[in-house]
Amino acid sequence: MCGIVGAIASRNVVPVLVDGLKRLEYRGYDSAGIAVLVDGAIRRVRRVGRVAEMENAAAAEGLSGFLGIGHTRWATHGGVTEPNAHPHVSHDSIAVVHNGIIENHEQQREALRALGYRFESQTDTEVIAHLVHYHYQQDGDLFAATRRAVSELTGAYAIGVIAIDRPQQLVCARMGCPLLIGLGEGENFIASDVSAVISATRRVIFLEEGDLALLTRDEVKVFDRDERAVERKIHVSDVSLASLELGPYSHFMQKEIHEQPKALSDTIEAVLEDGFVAGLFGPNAPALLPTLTGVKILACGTSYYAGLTAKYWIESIAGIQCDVEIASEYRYREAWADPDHLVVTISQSGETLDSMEALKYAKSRGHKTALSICNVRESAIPRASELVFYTRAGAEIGVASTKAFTTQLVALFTLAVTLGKMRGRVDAAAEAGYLDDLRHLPGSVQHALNLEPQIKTWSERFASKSDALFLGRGLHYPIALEGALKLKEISYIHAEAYPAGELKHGPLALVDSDMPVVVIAPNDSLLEKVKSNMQEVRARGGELFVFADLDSHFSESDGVHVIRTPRHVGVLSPVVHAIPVQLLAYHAALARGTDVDKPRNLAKSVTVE
Ligand code: HGA
Repeated sequence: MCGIVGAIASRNVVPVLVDGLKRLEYRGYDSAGIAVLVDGAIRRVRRVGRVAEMENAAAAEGLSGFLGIGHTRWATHGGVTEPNAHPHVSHDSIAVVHNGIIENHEQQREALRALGYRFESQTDTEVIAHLVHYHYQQDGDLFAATRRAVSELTGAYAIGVIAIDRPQQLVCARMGCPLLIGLGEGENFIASDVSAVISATRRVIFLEEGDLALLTRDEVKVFDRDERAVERKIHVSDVSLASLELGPYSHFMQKEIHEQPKALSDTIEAVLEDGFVAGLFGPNAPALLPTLTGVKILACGTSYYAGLTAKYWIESIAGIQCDVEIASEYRYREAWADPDHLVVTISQSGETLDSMEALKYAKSRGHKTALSICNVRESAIPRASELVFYTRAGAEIGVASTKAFTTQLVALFTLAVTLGKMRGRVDAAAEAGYLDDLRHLPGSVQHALNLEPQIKTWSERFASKSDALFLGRGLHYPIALEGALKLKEISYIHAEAYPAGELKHGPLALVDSDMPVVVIAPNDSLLEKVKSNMQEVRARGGELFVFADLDSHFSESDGVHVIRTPRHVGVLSPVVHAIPVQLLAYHAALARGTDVDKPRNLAKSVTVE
């Protein structure tokens, strides 16, 4: 979603801002802008569309300065228009960029109007600019004015603020939305995401909830919500520049699909070294995990499907109850809570707002212990959890999640076996077997990736379709759901997934020769059932596209197309079957000419409700 970057330096910051905004593009946005202090004036360039268009406009104006803020906007309040693009200014003397939603913006707007302020945009953000301006008029202290302004806001924000007559100051604040400070030599930065500053510095401070900071070129002062000066830990980011660049690939999604063997190897490295031990989930885990009697998983989108797969593993391997809920639903219902049920929140970014709020709600309902499974270190959700498992997928830039999903799956599998071992259900021989399954997984995934040319041929047949059905059973039903989601989000083909046994209870009515039906059919205990469901489709003229492993013994026939995935890999088979459905969606999208990495209307880190 929205992205923030800001810089104070003794060099021209425009290239820093533009580079930072380009690195934030993957989050999804609809407009971009920068505000720079130039010769005692705030100069703004904003454009609807790509950062490159805004960059050209800034170059045409010869924009250059030592202090500036920039933003990529994903509209929540007010349409996608240039006047609504950030930065927002007040009286040409204060400029603000903002991520988040100001919930009391209407009351603030009324109050500010009564004070004579005029609004140029429909955004909630503009009230922040005017509020800071109002307080700044009182005593000319930009930091104090920002502090007073944010104390009057309710909702979520990460903001960067500059003032026309404070060329030596960049002020920022966060509440509910991530913000970090990048520490340079004689220059400092702010950003909503480490990727935005990584080409300038690796040394970063992650601001905490309620923090405000005052940056000059040489100094950074951080204050907590109680206005006390605080020292926040300096982290050295390990995000690599290569992970943020395409290299030989055409799209980040393609790159990330192909990175899965490595992402999986990195994620399971510690498990293969130490076995399924509680310590994998953080230093508090050996004391906390054994006291838990059930699991509640909270997540959104693809992470929710990882959770649905985990339910099968946790209940069968650990032998304890596991519920999986969509975070945005859970947080608004009178949920029953067992304090001894572990809350597991799954989020690639660790900042998904609905998941974060669901976690807080679960705690308020009485759940004692929370585990987060995230890909971004030091993000908000792990920081609010007692236990954490970081997937090591590396930066995921494509909006459609791929390597984050499969690494989440192995994290959840590791949790299931670890709980099973603690509960005496997994003995040494079984543990060795599961470790073996994990060890072979990256190779099996590579084998599945090698099917790309065949899958590409199929995808061309999907490109002309307007609908598709995905079927799976048991452990593979969530993979059917994920396949349908991938296809719709990047190719815009309407796709639905059903447990194959549900076909006859309704969706079979949709099946005709125009409806491609994708079936995940590995050689597991449900294979014969799936074969019967496939007959039901064929009998209605439906065309079947079957992903079946080598042991499933399917052969091609009229209306039945088969791609053979690697030999059945047992309980980890969902991870391997995630690959072909990702590739199918990717190539169908390419065939339809959509913007694979930036699908319409979608954003990467969903930091608003
Ligand atoms: N509410 C602001 C910022 C939106 C945002 O943070 N999106 O991710 C706006 O609509 O401009």
